[in-house]
Amino acid sequence: MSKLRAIITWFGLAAALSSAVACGGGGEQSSGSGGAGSGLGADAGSGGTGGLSCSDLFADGPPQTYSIEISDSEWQAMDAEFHNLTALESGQDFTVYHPIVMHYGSETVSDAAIKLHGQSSWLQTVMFDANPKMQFDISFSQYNSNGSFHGVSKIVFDMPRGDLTFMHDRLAHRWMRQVGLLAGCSTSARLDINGNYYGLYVLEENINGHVVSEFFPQNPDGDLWKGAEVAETNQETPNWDRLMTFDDAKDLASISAIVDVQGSLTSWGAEALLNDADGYYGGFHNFYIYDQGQAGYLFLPQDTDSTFDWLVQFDLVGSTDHPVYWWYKRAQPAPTPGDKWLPVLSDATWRMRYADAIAALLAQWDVAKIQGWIDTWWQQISSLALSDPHLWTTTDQVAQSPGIAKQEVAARATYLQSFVDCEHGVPGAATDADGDGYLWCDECDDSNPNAHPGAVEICGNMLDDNCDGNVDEGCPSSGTPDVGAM
Ligand SMILES: [Ca+2]
Ligand SMILES: [Ca+2]
Ligand SMILES: [Ca+2]
Repeated sequence: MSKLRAIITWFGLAAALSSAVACGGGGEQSSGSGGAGSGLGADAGSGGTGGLSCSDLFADGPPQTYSIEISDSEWQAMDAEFHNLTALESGQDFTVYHPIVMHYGSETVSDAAIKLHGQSSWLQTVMFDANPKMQFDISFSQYNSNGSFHGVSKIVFDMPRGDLTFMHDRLAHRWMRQVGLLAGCSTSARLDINGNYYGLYVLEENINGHVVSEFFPQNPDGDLWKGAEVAETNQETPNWDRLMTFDDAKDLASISAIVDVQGSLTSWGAEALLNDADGYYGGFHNFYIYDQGQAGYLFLPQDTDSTFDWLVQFDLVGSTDHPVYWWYKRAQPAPTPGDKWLPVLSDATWRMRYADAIAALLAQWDVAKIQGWIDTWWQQISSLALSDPHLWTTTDQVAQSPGIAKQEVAARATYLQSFVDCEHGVPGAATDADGDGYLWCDECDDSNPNAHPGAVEICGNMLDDNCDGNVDEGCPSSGTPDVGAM
């Protein structure tokens, strides 16, 4: 099951990867949300990020209900967009906002707007699910440029089918905000449409200039690029020349000249702890780069849905996915590392700094606390999750998933501590089982003496012998396997 699911999932991701669908107009300035709301649910920044606060929409209690009214004709139009996979895969931004009336408690917003949200997860649910589940953006400023609700101009109802716990983003965002990494506020929310329960979501703050300025108070006006492709801030005038310099940087010297490598190691270390399968750590498109000016582009996590238990449930690896050579034991076809990854992580000095960054993050990864979030939030959402009318899997699988996520929170930390200890040469941890001269933390396969960085790539063995992320590269593409040849 696991491998098949993985292949299907990667297929879906890969199919959507080429399309780079622009996710609806992020980047507009949120009107006056700074300090709005009661601050409930806010996570105090752990220093250096200024005072982070959340609108009370993201309070940490049981899910609130957002109830929307939409006309039959608008709903049918949105449903037609939802099933238009040709347009989705074309990469064009073809979705439009539809007028709705939104009710929240005793409050009513009569000029709100709704729009489909998602990318690979949207493609997958339409392809694979009997009763596919839409994800949404709701905007309060589409029809009223000054509009906002509880200080927020746009909210996202996010629930990709890869999140069997219904809380990956909520968990990841909470922790990232605590360690000072860019992430929006989030909580769980129930959505009703025309009087019927439609589904349970993670409710997320849209990442825009306001959120950026919270995390970069000294340098709030830089370009934020999603996937190093789509401008999320400064959309009218992003610095394309800088981005081209970034794209062209393929070796350590040129990468160091345009990327804040030290800062990015913390983001990559965070992705390692979250066990993120489709961030930059993971070879996929779910990442940001933020232009800090002279300090260079900083890599940041984005869309942390495929985290925690994801690799256990959908791939061949779980908590023991290697933090440098993470692709090596993944289900095939495995993603390949981004072009800044290997030049940095192949360098002994930077790899040690990466281990140090992971060590610093481990000190802020409180296993009992994070497991406590899972327990508390699952109590809040379990009945809504299990009765979700658009559930795409079995209730048993959903019910088991928070427990698996809790195990991974602990197991991942234990494994990464062993990696840090290996890099630091701790006796008992710094081992070389295959005797090839490379510690297990410094190579992709410590059970194969012919596989290590710098090894000769052996043709036809379907292995990445030189640990560069490519299997049998530079080999004849057809004919019989040429095992043992260059
Ligand atoms: Ca070895
Ligand atoms: Ca290779
Ligand atoms: Ca090979």
